[in-house]
Amino acid sequence: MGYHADVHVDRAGLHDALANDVRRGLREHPKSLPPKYFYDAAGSALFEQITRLPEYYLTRAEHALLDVHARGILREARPEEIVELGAGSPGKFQRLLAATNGTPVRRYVPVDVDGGVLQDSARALLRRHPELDVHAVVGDFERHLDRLPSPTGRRLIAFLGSTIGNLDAAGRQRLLVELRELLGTGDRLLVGMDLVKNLAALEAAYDDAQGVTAEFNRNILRVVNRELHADFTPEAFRHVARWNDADSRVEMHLAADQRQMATVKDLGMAVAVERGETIWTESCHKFTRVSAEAMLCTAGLSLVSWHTDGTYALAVGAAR
Ligand code: SAH
Ligand code: AVI
Repeated sequence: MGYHADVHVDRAGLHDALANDVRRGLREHPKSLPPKYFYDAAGSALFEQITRLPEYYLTRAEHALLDVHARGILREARPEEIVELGAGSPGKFQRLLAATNGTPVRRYVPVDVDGGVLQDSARALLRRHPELDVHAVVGDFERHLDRLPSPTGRRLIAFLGSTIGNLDAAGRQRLLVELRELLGTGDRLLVGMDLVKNLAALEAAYDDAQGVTAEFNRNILRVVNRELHADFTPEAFRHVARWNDADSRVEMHLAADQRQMATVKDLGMAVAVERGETIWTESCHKFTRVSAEAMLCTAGLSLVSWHTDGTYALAVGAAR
């Protein structure tokens, strides 16, 4: 009972990983930065704001699906512990907890790169559920899944919020194969994913009228500035969100309207961003039932159940 945290990305670790990714990403054509670096305290707070925007339907759709289907999913899965990847705030886990019937969930293992958000979440959770054992893992789900604590019973691994869509196809496969290896007999994987839909709804969700998503996008440069002593001017970049039909994804970019020179001091690197050039910061892949099932199948997972409102879907998988 209570709170315990294993920290696998401390400041030094974050600095080194960010340094490697920035060195590589800003030398590429097009320039790119991995979206996991959006999430410092300010980025997580901006994401929370995004989830409440009228245009950003994803969180509301997922909550509604959980409200309707979590009970059935948990009745079938009967987990004694829930591992949640990219957990962020505890709202979705609380929905799962509220739906448990029969087997009680004793342990919650949230995994997130943002240790602050995990600590705040655990505090809120334990106030309401002091009987719970919260074992947080402050780490990167693409690098640290081998460090998850050993299971204490049947497991449900939840990967909600359509965060799976932020990985490219190779990254999704790597992660799903690793998750399949973690799933024992009877364990389940619950994945939330956004579905392909009309262009206007998709682009509005990633380019809201209040400009919150634009600020979230620019925050990645604030993280790079602070952590690597760089001097990008985030305000001089325009937020771009566009649908890429061939790859079934909304792409977020930061576009320079003027030529800009920046220095990344910790890397001894000068970066020229030409007028009109973009830095690609995020891809948000959208799925269909067919593409989702194929993705699970290729990773050695079977689709146990599929719950959708036509906008968003919850897929329950198991190791084949
Ligand atoms: N699951 C929540 C939060 C989604 S936002 C929801 O559905 O609302 C994405 C979350 O994943 C953030 O909290 C971010 O810090 C975390 N995250 C992104 N990339 C990550 C990575 N590679 N490893 C661990 N956490 C990551
Ligand atoms: C966390 N992730 C699923 C969000 C998404 O929709 O891809 C991140 C986000 N980016 C812009 N708005 C929200």
